[in-house]
Amino acid sequence: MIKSELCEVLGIEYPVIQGGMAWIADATLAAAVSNAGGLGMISAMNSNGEQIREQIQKAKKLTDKPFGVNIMLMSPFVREAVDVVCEEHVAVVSTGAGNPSAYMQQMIDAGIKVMPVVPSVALARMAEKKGAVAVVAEGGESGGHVGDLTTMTLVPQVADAVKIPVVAAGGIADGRGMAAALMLGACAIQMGTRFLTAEECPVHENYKEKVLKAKDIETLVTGKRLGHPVRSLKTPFSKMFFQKEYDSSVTNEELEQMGAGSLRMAAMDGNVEKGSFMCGQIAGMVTERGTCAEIIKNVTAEAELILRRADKWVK
Ligand code: TUI
Repeated sequence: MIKSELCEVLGIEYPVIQGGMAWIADATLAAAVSNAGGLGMISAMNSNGEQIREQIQKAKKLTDKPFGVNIMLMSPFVREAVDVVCEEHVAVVSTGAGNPSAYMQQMIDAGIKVMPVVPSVALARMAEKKGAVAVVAEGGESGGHVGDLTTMTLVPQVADAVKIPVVAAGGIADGRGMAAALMLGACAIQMGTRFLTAEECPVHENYKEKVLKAKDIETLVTGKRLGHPVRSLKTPFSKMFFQKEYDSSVTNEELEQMGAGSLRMAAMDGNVEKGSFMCGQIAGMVTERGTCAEIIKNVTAEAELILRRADKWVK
């Protein structure tokens, strides 16, 4: 059994957190992960306050275990989202795609454990200073909005810089990745892509099929020019977007317009023409479905075996 200090802090059995995938991670997925002993996360994404409250209340009915909400800081509803998670006394909040400092004290005062996603040492230090219980160091291997550093380089540097627990994210989908993350100084992992194909994951079947079929070099990063780089599967749409980014006759407004609604179209409608299938670089290794409970058990059991045998390297 793999245990770490973060299990006690969060009240979870396995040090496995489900990424708050935008338009995908709903109450059903979050409750399934929490019921399996990990920490499930609901994505607040672009939902308004009442839609977020509905999902939180649904999750409370589906599980009596702790779960969290991920607040995407580029959302126009951040203010409402923060108010709702405080009113609903959500156990944990993670934040992404921005600096959460303006909202942290309010959430901490409401008894919420705040766990920002950080792409750099500077933001990790800031989060610690502002009272975060942990930070999620997410490398650019991840799907969706990505930072510059890799998981391999970010996790140990963040672990050296802060005293609070570090969660490793980006590029982890099996026990080898989990064991490696622990060796780099993390005390838990967060997985998104691995949960995309979970039975309880509500994403459209076309999305699951694409992830299951994806190979190692089938993602690309678009949106760098717009200041929000996003990793998604290579599709005719994402390749076209990538080309337009390097076309100086296309304005930023036109680019923004082209991308608008594309994640929703992939996640909800399975639109293979116009959808943006956000997904991490580890997709090539995700070839099975399985329940959330199976995923968590397999990953942690494999990590345990590897760690037990790690002394084979020391002569
Ligand atoms: O947030 C994510 N992943 C996401 S958000 C998202 S929704 C979206 N859709 C279209 C365009 C853009 C976003 C899909 N996937 N992961 C966490 C994460 N946070 N990765 C990187 C960061 C991050 C980046 C900069 C966190 C903080 C930050 O701060 C910069 C600053 O202001 O200091």
